[in-house]
Amino acid sequence: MQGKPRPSWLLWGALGLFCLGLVIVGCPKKSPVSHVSMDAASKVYVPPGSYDEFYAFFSGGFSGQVTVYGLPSGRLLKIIPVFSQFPENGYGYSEETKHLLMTSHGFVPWDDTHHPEISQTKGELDGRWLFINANNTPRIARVDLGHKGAFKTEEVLEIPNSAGNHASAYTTENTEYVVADTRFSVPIPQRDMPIESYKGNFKGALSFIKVDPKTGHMEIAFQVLMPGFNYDLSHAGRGPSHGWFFFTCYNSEEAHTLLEVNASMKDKDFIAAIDWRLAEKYLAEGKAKEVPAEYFHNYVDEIGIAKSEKLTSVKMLDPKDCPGMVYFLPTPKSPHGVDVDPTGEYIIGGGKLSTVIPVHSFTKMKKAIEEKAFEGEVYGIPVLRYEAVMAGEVKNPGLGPLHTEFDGKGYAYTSSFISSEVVKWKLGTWEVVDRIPVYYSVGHLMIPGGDSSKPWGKYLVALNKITKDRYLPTGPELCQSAQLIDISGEKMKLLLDFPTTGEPHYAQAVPAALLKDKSMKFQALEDNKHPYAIKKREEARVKREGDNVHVYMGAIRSHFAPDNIEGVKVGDTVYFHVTNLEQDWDVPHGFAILGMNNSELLIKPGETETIAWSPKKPGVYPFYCTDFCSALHQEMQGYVRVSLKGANVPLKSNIPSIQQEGM
Ligand code: K7E
Ligand code: CUA
Repeated sequence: MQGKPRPSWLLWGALGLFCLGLVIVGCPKKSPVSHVSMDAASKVYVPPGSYDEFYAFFSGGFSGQVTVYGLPSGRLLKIIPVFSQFPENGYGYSEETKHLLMTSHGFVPWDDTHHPEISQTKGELDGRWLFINANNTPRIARVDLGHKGAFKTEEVLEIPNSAGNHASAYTTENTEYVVADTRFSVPIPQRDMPIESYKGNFKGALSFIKVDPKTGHMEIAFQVLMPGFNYDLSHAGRGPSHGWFFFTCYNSEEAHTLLEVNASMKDKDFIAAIDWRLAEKYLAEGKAKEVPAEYFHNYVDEIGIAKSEKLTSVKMLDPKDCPGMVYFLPTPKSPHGVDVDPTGEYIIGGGKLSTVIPVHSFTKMKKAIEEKAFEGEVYGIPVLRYEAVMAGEVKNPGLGPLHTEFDGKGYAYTSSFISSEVVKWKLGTWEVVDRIPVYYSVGHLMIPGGDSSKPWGKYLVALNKITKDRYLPTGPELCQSAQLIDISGEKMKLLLDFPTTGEPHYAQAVPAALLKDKSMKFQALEDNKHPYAIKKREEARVKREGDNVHVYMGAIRSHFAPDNIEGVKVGDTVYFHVTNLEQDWDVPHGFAILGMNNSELLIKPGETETIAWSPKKPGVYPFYCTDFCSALHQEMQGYVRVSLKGANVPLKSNIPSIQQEGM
């Protein structure tokens, strides 16, 4: 934090501890000490009670979630469940949220997230929503950030004709579209066919998803049917290149086995450039084919309950019917990332097996298209000549360049996986001006706003794949690791290591001021339109509908209403609809009952959430509040009496009141 007094003992203490650490454990192979800023401790120190400068949203990788960190402290602020069930708050278990995880393959309680992307207005991160991909069962989720201030998943759209939804969920400069690709080409439509017939028969679909500017609602506008390559990453053009989308692809060899060899034969693969405004025109002219495809669209409705809709077709544009819509830019060699600089002129490929970083020029690309500077075509798609589109090559970029971001001051920063470093270079001259080792094997890197037209070029976060000896060892499975680097000066300076949850493929960050005052404190009870909500404890009741028992339950410090329920039978399903009647910030109540095959609920003030329970044996089952909410939290409990099917016990519940007996 700036402008706060910085106790110098802290700095010396940290340095002392660090040196002591070196004495005890011995010197690591590559000593990081020369790259650690002398004033690192004070630069990441956020005094108790103070806020961080940035919100950072990290992909949870194979955890399926999004994590929220404060920068520069590296403090974990929240886990937002997205594609995986989250027993900590009932996400994906409760009746209100479980439909978000419905797919054409049934209920899918897990996925692998890679790329969080914050919505943009005029090329700048606007903080309304965060989009993120599910890689395994292709989906895109929309998380509300500053639109309602909820920090909650509100929508999940499945992507048909796709497999390994990786180049996702990147957005255009006004969030007109978010896109999805297919890492694995597959038969389209999916059907039973020999794997050997891959070449020429398997296809890749690139999806353009329209985002409603008012509500954020997503809808697949069209897909582009591409050759059977592996599509890897993407970025939208901006400024002069707005209207174009760039996708890297590898395996232009179209191998279907041992890709590590068979897909690394050619010197160059491609960046596919798609003119999406021309695609829109072709769509309007009816050039798209309606292709049958089964997929789910899940969203939280106006009353706060997730619904699933099954959709049955998409519009597909075939480049051979749509001249001028797609071009290939030759790019060495099996490129991974593709990044567009803040001005929109330069398109940078991350050729992971390449010895240079190729930079394409948008101006040259347009000219090459005009002059038909083609070196051939692939499946009818023109391939532009490499020399005709090249702006330059960054020499000596480190081994295994993957991803590039920008500081808005004319510099680019590229992650080099194999040589474990971040390399800083100058746009226009392509010269490397600085490099810093990272620990270890960096994948993405992130500068707040660093993939937009307005970077806040103060910090860079390296998102590392390998942790090894960076923290106290915790057995064979270690956390993943991020590193915070100061990029405000000429030389990069390492400030901080901090562990992450799952694999932090990519992250995005915005200044705290963009979101902190929009964060919701609680829902007003009068706005709660849940059909099973109660507005005051006196409305608490139970109701039987066949074998279903609905409990209209209220929770308020420090009791449940009702807290005694009788007449539930074995074979019943009991729905506890719990309304948190509090109207105050940060007073959630929890709910759990003995033996439930489900998660707890964590109900925020003013909200209603529902958990289903099917008791299997007669008995008396206690339930309790799982969140320590008050001095009398331990008293916040109740009982459900369960009788055998057919027992003559009428269904009833109480509204708790003070018992006078024994007095
Ligand atoms: Cu980890 Cu973007 Cu999936 Cu590169 S991706 S590293
Ligand atoms: Cu409510 Cu503890």
